[in-house]
Amino acid sequence: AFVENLLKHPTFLSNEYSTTFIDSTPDLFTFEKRQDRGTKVLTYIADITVNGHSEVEGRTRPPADLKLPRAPRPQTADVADGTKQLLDREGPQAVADWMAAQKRLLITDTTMRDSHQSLLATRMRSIDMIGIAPNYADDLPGLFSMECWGGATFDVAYRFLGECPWQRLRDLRAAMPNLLTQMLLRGSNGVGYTNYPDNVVAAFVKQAAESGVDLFRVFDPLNWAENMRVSMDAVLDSGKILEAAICYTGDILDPARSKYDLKYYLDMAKELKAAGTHILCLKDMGGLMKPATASVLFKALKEEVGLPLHFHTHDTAGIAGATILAASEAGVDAVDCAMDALSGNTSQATLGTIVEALRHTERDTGLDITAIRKISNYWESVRDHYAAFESGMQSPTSEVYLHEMPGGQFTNLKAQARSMGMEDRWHDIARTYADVNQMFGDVIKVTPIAKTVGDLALMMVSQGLTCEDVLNPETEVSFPDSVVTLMKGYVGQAPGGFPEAIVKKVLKGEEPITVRPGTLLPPEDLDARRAELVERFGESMDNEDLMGSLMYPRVFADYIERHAVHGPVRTLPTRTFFYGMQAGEEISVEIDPGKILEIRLQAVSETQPDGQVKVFFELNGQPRVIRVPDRL
Ligand code: 3PY
Ligand code: ZN
Repeated sequence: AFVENLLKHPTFLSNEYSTTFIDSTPDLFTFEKRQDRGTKVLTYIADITVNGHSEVEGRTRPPADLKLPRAPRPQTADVADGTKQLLDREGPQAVADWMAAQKRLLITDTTMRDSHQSLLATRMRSIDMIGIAPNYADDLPGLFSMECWGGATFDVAYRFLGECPWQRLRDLRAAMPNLLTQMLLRGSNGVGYTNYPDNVVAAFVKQAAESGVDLFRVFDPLNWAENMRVSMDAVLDSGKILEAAICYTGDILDPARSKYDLKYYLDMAKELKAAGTHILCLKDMGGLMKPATASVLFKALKEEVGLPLHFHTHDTAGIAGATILAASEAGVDAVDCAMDALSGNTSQATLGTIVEALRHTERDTGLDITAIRKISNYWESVRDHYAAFESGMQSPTSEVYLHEMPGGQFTNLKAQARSMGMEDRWHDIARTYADVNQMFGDVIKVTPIAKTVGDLALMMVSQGLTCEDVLNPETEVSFPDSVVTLMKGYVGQAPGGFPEAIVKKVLKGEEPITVRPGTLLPPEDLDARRAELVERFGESMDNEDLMGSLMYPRVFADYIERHAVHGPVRTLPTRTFFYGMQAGEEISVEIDPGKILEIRLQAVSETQPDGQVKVFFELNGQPRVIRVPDRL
């Protein structure tokens, strides 16, 4: 196949895939002498039209006549100043002071990050976000912030969407000049699943701030403030807003879960305050906080810590709205919601509903419900295009209080179970997940540890093992790598350590590390890495690329190689990206600002004796034929 040939071609592997390469290696480019971006994009469309996209294979397909999402015209013509101007003019502390002084409940919109991470396997493409971003800027200038970057979106953009996450950030930043952009940073794990050297974490934060992040929500999966310090200091140095997060788990009202009691949260809050955070976040990634807990916890935090408070929760159990209202009563300053059409279940609470619930009260958000409805209608039409990534979750579930899975993992683990043929064992998996949590000493279930708990739970259910079997010194167990990494202490130190029984069994007598993992990782030679990238992929490699490559070396290299072949696929409509085109269909693709390709698919030939299919296009009125191999 063409793409595989190209990727394996020796010249390509040495990365001299410039125009000269294309001209001097005509064996690969049978259809065109030069690969301009238009041809690359046509080749991609032809390939997907003929062979399909592996990501959506066997999944629900949106109706063929589904209309492309179209943003409504913004209600207001100009862009009123918002929180972004406050940050730029007066700095991060001024934003925090302003936040604490507001009577209204402030709202963060998570639709562009956590909501699709939790509902649609993080697969939302930039074009669908950028399309509606100006409406936010024009019609909802009173929003506190837009969570639109970080978490799993960074890796998924490169890995599955063929997009540069940095470009997404820059585009959204430009389209919403009055709103704070917010990201989720996994502390020393950056936007990855493993601890990185300190200088990589610091350089990543610096670049993210330069490329457009205004507010950094930083967490550590073990709630170990020590392991958040490098990233927190980097945010403080950048002049942007630091929002240090405490991950919430357990139930402070349950005497049986005394490990995570009120004092635990207050102590950590004070530690984060001492570290200099501007805002404190309570990050309830599982949606476990109940209304009664919120009343006690937020009141205590307000009284004893005195930082502005930002509450993040998920609606998995169906109660996020009630918990948010209780938090609001107790004095929380800001909360996270998702636009109606992408809210509920494992996502955030429903933004329009919270706005309405508080209308004509002391904490009225002041947000325009008509604008919210229009924006939500847009998201509704976007969501229809991602039917392949829906989880099938039909209703909220109180089972989340048993397993405590984070919203972002729940649907992923279900998909993993499905792919292993264990979908009908879901409730066993949920119970085993809870058992593994106890075996690990009651840990916080959040990236990357939630995945570790899930890996072991899946393995145990598939092999019919109980915790007793796993801990039994007589039973030979081959643990997933993630479990070994965790028990070695490479993710960080658990308060009080992990239980001896599981550490002994997993490490077979080897001693875990007892220091911060970052202290054992030598600093990365950033200049040398950059030079290697330039050598390999050309002069265009910049610091954003370097950061992508340091977070995900293989994923980044694959992305660059695919991009060289496919061109700017991020500019294609989502329907075309996943399903190709139908005969007679026309699309407009803006590959650069103002540079538009009008593409019409005329016909697709039968497979030729040489195994190729001819796909007939019109590109800006000119006929073009693209040949692609039939791989089906
Ligand atoms: C992430 O780390 O991506 C999360 O959403 C954690 O809750
Ligand atoms: Zn979340």
